[in-house]
Amino acid sequence: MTSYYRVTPMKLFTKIISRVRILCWLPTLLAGPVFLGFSVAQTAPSSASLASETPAKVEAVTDSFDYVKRDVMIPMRDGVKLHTVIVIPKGAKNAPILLTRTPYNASAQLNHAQSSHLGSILNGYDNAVEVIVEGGYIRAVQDVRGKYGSEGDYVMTRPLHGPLNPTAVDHSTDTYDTIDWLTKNIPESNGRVGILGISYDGFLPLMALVNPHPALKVAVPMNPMVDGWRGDDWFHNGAFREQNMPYIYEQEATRDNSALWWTSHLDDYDVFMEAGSAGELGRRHGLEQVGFWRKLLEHPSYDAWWQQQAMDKILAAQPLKVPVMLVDSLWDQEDIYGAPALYKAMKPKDTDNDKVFLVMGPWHHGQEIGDGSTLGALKFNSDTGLYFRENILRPFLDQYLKDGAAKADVAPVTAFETGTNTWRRLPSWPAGCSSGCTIHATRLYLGAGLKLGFDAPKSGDTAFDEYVSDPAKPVPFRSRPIQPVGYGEGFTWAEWLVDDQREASGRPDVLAFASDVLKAPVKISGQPAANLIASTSGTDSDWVVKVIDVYPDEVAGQPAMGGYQLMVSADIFRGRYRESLETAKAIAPDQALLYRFVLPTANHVFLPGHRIMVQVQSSWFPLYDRNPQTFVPNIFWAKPGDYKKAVQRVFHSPDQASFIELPLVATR
Ligand code: PG9
Repeated sequence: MTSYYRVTPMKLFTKIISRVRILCWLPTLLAGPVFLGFSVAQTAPSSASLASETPAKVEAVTDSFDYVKRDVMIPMRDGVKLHTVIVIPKGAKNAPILLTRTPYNASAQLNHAQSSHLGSILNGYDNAVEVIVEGGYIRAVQDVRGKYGSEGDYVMTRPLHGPLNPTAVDHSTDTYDTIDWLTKNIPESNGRVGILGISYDGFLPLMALVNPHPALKVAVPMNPMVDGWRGDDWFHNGAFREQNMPYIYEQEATRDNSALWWTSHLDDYDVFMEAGSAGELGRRHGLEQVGFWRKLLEHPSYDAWWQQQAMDKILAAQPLKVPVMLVDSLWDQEDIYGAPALYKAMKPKDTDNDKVFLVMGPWHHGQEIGDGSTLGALKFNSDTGLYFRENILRPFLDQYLKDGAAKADVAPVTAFETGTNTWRRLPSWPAGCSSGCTIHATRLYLGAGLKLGFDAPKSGDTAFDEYVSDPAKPVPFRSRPIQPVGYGEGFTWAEWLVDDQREASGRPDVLAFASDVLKAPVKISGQPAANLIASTSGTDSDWVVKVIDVYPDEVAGQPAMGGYQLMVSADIFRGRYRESLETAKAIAPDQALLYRFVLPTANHVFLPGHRIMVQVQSSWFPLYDRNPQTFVPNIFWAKPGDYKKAVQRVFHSPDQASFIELPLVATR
């Protein structure tokens, strides 16, 4: 069909406009080359110039600031200089120094905001801001050897001089030399130094306690890295925390952490499943270029390399010269082992009960210097972080660092009692109360019908429960899609220990034993111990045990907590280390064997109306690498064919009774 093109007034107007436009460009198009040529001719080199507007060196004008900031390079005994940022309240006299040493960029820690006010430039990490600012402290933050602005070579948590470090320098000597310099070069100071920090920055104060400088008057290691194989950042009882691989790459690949890990999936479950083994994922990322990864690959077991750098072992052998406050988070998703282990190692030397202090709060890793009012779905009815900083940390520091400061009214142990949301002042740890109570190791038995109770199993009951553990479908350690380890806006990594465990309890590869509804409170103070009698049809296996507080089906005032399953103590054990943590051994298949391992510290009351639950499973993925469930020399290099399903049995008969040994608190 022919279509006739009709010219309408609008079409006519548009046509005219388009032609006019072309005509307007005509002169430029014709003269362009001329202009260009002219303009080209005009740009021939000439003496004319246009002064730069950037000064040769800009000088910050800080007259209005309430602090003075100094960037210095402090020489160590081997000549290496360490970059240190010093912030002094303007007009300070006779002020004590609070030192933090860090592998995480000192400048960034004191540059949180461009402000003329000291409090504003101190960012959250390590900086108990109220304490430092209101306390009038001088703040010194130093890049450790080999990182950011400091010179020298970097070694992850550099071991002490000795079998693992033949050089004459380590964090002990670097701290000594730093304190010596600070006290001689800051005229505003009173010559007294405290050292504090969180995590890796909490490990560094521990190093300062070895051959401490005489000006070091107090140390506050918070959530410290203490034993990377037993229960802190790298392994838990031999199971590898593979989600920390990006950290290893970024922390060691460059001095300034500018080389970044990449990912291929939104869901970390897929990232680690696709690669198969942790070793293969590392290979795909070139991780073997960095020394610490190579060392991890060489030391999958708890051998001398790990034992010789365990800080609780090291400090158990050191004289107690400096008062220490160990700060522990009861839901520390990263270093839940460290502080309680240090307390056990150091306290016996504190014969006057006035040198080793312990604080345990209802916190995630490092939350003690932030808002401690809530954690995930949990509410604590007060800001427990602020309470710690103002009522415990500040008076504790002042008494050692400020001339004439009052003795702090701080108990040897200050422990938050979760469940009742109450701070407890205790004479020691573990202690269920200040006086008039005792702690008894009490067996909570797994039983037939997925029951849990204080009565031993009876004959005639079913002897075991079983599940199939399939490495192709490992139990997610939290709901998918699973985030990588991360901090700040949008990341919930810090909360995973308080995630609701309901989803897991509904899986066929998770056994969930539950008590009857409690009619009276049940309090535990200390470390539960898993005593599993279990078998696997494979020749290797992981066992995860979780002690859980099950909330009532409905919780008045907090509907979201109805039926909530809250972990209060949980950990993983790699079965190949059943007989020896140093030497991995294959497991005899289908043999009921004892697996005994201690779980993290709890200070918890299971309230009436609640139930106690114990969950047992054989993977916690991808936080922990999968156990192939067939014995291989080194799980880092397990091959796809090594990963096999296994039938797992947990026994609860009278002569093969599995139980959790609870540190039960009884009032006399
Ligand atoms: N403890 C923290 C950490 C160390 C190593 C790997 C991942 C996390 C920390 O120092 O922040």
